[in-house]
Amino acid sequence: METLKRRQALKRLLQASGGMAATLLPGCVNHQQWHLLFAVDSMQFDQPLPDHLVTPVGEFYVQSYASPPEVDLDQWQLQFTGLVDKPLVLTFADILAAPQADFYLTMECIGNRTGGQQIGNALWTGTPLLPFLKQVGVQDKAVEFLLHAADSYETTLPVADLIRPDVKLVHRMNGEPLTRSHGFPLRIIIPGRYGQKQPKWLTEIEAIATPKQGYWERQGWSNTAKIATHAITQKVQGERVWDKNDHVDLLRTGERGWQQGITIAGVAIAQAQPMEWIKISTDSGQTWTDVEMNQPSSPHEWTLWRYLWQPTQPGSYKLLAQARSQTETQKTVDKNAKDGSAGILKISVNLQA
Ligand SMILES: Nc1nc2c(c(=O)[nH]1)N[C@H]1C(S)=C(S)[C@@H](COP(=O)(O)O)O[C@H]1N2
Ligand SMILES: [Mo]
Repeated sequence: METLKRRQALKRLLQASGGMAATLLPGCVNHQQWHLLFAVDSMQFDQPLPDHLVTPVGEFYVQSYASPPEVDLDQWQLQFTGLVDKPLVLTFADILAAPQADFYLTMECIGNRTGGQQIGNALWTGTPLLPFLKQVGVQDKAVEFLLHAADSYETTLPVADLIRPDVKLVHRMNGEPLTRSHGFPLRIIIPGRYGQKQPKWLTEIEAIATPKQGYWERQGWSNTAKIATHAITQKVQGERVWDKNDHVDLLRTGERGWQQGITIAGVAIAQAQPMEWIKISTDSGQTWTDVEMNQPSSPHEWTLWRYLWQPTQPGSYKLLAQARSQTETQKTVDKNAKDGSAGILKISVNLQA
């Protein structure tokens, strides 16, 4: 308890002094935490949930519509074109010379199926885009920015969505330069949007006068791509639910026996706002219980949650998790999966006699 209080006091102090991330050495991210949280050992419940759960780069999903381009750093440029007063060309050295910031942010693909694994959390390093936009002078005629990439990928965003201090030009992930598949040398991050609005291998930011749709948007995926409020159950008694077809079968006794209690752990994310609650149901949605959750450093970082379920009877159960953010409650059924799959996953759990 004493350590918990100290940790909270330290956290407040760090936040007051300008944020946690800046005080962390990027190389020191504890990748062990990923495995720790989802350890089967229910003794873990004696310890507080970690503040951050970082997905190691090697386990972070990759979503690219074509094969990843190989970018030569010496040749690479970032151009500011279109409806700007003073077009600008940046080299990688210019990016590094600008002020740098570290921040935690969870990225998810809009096509991630409910409960799927196309989601990850990383500590990103980059520089704000805003000073460069001020430097080039975006003209009033501009309505959107068209973002271009070295693989010819493109997507658009309204001007107002890029003229924000939290939009970053990012070149490091978990303390290391971006790998080729994650967008080396530079990607843009626009918080609160699904992955499709975060082009990798960024080469050009063009201010345009008429709205345009990007690569995925032309195929019917949401053009706003705002992250919906949703909880994702990741592990039940150490088993990844997506590996098991949303079905978990547990013996009564033994190392993972259900009689000793069942650890359920997951994450939750919403668009730019913290979670109000996360609840779990083990009876097909008839009754709900609040789960334990952490307090992430920013509303763009996933909330971690866990629950120790202690059933007394064998049988078939349906497990559901639901999240509520400040403005939105997770819906039971997906209205339109192309707006982001935010429905509630029903996991069937069989407890053997
Ligand atoms: N240039 C480029 N950027 C891209 C994509 C792409 O195909 N090309 N895919 C987007 C999609 S759909 C997602 S979900 C994220 C995934 O980022 P990741 O591969 O680093 O996880 O990148 C986005 N940025
Ligand atoms: Mo995506």
